[in-house]
Amino acid sequence: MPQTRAPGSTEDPAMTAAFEARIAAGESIEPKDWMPERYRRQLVRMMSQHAHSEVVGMLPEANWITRAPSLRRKVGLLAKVQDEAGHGLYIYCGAETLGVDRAELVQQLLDGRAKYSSIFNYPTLSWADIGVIGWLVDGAAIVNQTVLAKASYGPYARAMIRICKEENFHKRQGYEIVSTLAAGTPAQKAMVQDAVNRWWWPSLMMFGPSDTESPNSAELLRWKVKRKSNDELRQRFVNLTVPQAIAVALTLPDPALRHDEATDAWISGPIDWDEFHEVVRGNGPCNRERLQARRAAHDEGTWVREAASAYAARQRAKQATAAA
Ligand code: FAQ
Repeated sequence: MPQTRAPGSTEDPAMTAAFEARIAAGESIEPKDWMPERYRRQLVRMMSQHAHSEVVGMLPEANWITRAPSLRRKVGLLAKVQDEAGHGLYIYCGAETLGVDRAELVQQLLDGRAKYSSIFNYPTLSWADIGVIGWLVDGAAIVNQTVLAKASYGPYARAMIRICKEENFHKRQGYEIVSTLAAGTPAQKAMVQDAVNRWWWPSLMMFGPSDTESPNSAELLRWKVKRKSNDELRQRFVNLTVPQAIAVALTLPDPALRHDEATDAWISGPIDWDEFHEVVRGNGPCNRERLQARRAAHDEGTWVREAASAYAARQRAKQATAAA
């Protein structure tokens, strides 16, 4: 039987051992189950960063909604950006099951205390960027999140199942834009190749630092929150994506990229980790712009939050009166 958190309980060794045994047996941990404080904190950290990424991730693509080249493309992009907002909501709700307040998590993002994915600090310079984001960024997110759908924390895993279904649509719409442009005029082909050149390396960085430099991985792997390491997932993404690039006659900006016959894997050249750390530290091309946009949206949405809270309070009062 899952144990619940006794009031005031700390890290009782027997409870910790029972928790570890449940993890080892592949059981799902649910919100009311007892869990070590460190497990709870790691999940709040990871899930809140993930939710922030979904919400900030709307910004680079929203930049192109008014400039989509056809009604069909505009409808697809609108739906995608709206989906990302939904993903943020599912994950914030999942994080709240760990006893944190969503308003506090959002405040951490707005204050610049919380991280979000490095990838969303790059600009979307052309329409081809929208295709390439769907193909590479959603493609990388799917590789990462398909595995998180088996994470030991139930609410996170379940959110990932639904999100991955939607991300598959995002990836397809992106690859369709990319293949259309790649088969288009020389100018269209040049535009999409330029977008691939700019997004390839940042997409590889989405998977996080290499395993030897990843302070959280060992613990998260032991607790089966992560089921594969950063480098394993990055390698899987490269193996899946290189043939897709070849199929549409695009090149990847990595002169060292080679196929290893023995393992049937595509081996990349070295990643520029200095660039990654600079972006994570807040010094990427668009970090300031992204946070400014989020702060403005939050301020402009104050009246909506106030109206929704007032409406909810009135509904609760009505229900209480009716029940009395
Ligand atoms: N950017 O020890 P690790 C999407 C931080 S959603 C910024 O390896 P961990 C959908 C990390 O937080 C994209 N920071 O960390 C979409 C840690 O800092 P901390 C987001 C990064 O947690 C598509 C430190 O470096 N997906 O794309 C990054 O074990 C299109 C040390 O790293 C998720 O969040 C980075 N790339 O592994 C939306 C998935 N990488 O907190 C719109 C869930 C690492 O100790 C449009 N998260 N850091 O100060 C994860 O899978 C993991 O958290 C990793 C990092 C793999 C991101």
